[in-house]
Amino acid sequence: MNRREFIKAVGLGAASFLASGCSRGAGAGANAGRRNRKPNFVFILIDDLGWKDLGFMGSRYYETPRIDKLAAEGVVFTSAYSNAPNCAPTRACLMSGQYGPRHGVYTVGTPQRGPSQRRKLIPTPNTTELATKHVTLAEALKSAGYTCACLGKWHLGSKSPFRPQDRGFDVTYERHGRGHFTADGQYLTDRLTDEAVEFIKANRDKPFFVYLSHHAVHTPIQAKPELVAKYEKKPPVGGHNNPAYAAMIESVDQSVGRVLDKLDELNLSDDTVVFFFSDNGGHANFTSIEPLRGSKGTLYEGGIRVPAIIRAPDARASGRRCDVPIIGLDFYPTMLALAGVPQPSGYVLDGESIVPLLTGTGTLQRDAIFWHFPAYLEPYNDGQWPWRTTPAGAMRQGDWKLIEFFEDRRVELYNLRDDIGETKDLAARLPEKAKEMRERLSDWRDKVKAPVPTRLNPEFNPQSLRRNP
Ligand SMILES: [Ca+2]
Repeated sequence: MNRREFIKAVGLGAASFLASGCSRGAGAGANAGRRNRKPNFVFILIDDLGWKDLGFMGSRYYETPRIDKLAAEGVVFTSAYSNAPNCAPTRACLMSGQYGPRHGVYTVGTPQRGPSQRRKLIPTPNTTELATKHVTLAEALKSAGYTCACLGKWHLGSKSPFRPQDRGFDVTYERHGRGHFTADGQYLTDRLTDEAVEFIKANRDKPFFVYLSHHAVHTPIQAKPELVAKYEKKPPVGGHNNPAYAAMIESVDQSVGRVLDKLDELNLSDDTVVFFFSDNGGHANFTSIEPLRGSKGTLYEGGIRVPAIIRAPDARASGRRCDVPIIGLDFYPTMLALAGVPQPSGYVLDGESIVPLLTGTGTLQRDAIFWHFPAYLEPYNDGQWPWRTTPAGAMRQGDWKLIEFFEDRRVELYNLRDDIGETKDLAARLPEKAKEMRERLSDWRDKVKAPVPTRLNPEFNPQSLRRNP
């Protein structure tokens, strides 16, 4: 009997299976006898939250006691990556479980950002909606009996049949207009949290999936005045110095606390797996991502390495740190594995279940993860001139990171164990390593049919890349 047959036969989720098969200390004992249902999933996605933007990740300015506590109760993934350096492609990968080239959502809006004369290449066309041929995570869970809520930012299409309510979500709440206050003046982070706790309460008796996708801490930087006032009195530390941004983070922390409190109140904490994640790196105009290089929009670590916590009942109170690289694509197969739900038939999932890392019982089979960003992003501050990023691809394999820039096919090679800040490009010193990784990245692109832009832009003018005096 294989695992799938086993689960079908006993009618239990993988979590039950794992709990019975592994010693999990006090948690497992306390949970004994409770596991006759599939686990609930609460996935909290923060927009643009940087790698160091939390107390437990090292900030001494931002105050995040509830998220720090979640980290202490769960597993912290210190080498967790978003699927892309900006919003829409990360979400398309999260929801589809597939790498960008399979759905074509590579960036936000047009790939032709910035002045045309500075763009050497014609970038790959971008898709802004997740096509219906992709089986969303919510669709997969819904077909297994889950009730699903999408609360907040979706970013994968606003018209039928691309809206969250068309893609497996039973309950949705969307922001109207732009900004962090609702029409009636409520702070959006609080409103989304209200929706989440109401949904959890209403669905307490059956398996549910809450995708709580905050618009915070994305621009515009807007926060509750009383919290801003608190941080205005606080001395900046470690490059963190923006009171309004800090206040946005504290509101996120309160949101996490309210959700966790509701799970406790309803006696659901032992039946619920909580995920905390960010969709890309921090915005360099509002926070410091040091020691990482780059920021939102780049394939350097600052653009794609993000905070990540998973609190699973079987791994609770561990506070363990795991530095095995994981990527947003992994959450889809991880939730299916925890729920004992088979992967959609005939459908490719590019991620890998990280349950072995969660339970501390094993590691992953894959040895590398990849990014493909065939688009331009304009700078948002002077230090990034003339580009935040040009079309590029990247891979991480063990301690190694390779970035390939498509304009000139140049590669940069870093050893992240010795050089997390990507300050020493080793491509020239270690040509064999660079060649091996470059070939591997190219093989991956062939496998997923990733288009590399090669057509020259007739409007390109190299002079435009020179700074005016
Ligand atoms: Ca984002």
